[in-house]
Amino acid sequence: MGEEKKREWALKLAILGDPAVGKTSLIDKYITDSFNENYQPTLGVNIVTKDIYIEEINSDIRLLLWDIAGQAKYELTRKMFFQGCSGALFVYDKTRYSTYEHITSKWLEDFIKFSKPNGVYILIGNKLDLKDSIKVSSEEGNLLSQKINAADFVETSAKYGENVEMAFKKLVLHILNKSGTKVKLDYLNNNID
Ligand code: G3D
Ligand code: MG
Repeated sequence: MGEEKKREWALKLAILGDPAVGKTSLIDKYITDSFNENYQPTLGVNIVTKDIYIEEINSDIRLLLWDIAGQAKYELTRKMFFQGCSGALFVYDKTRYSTYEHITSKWLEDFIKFSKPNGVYILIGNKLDLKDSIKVSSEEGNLLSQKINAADFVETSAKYGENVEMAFKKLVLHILNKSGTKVKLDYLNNNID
């Protein structure tokens, strides 16, 4: 058999969750491996791209990461935000219980309403490093993940980069799996980071 031709994909991913849960920090960490101590609330929609290569399926993948902020603008741009979206990361802050509750009451509801059916999403509990202020336990995270049928649940620290790359990669692999591109599930457990 000859060499299989390299394939190219583009995936649009939405990063969703309440203000200040760490959406922009997660993206920054994933893209540049940096962490910005100065919090600047994003205005409107921010689109960041990252190109990755997945050896196992010999594919170049361009990720388009859509990040939102200002609530008013979000309501206006919601349709555009979800159009053609392949997947989402739902992020809550482990130190604020309300951000965990809003995953189902707000963010998941919007995703289901406005994105294409059978969208793939993962759940992220961020700020894992703030050990003394944790309000949402890992068990509660797991329970929610099962309840909402998330493809995966990952706890991260955007500040220290813990599990950040793994979270994005898991989402991509789950999307490819669901779209019929065979990616061994072991790959999710063993070959990450
Ligand atoms: P958002 O894009 O969801 O609105 P940001 O959130 O990424 O702007 O982050 C909001 C605040 O949380 C920022 O703090 C940021 O530094 C902090 N933050 C994000 N992720 C983590 C994390 O994993 N651990 C810790 N300790 N802090 C995090 P400030 O204080 O600058 O407002
Ligand atoms: Mg932001």
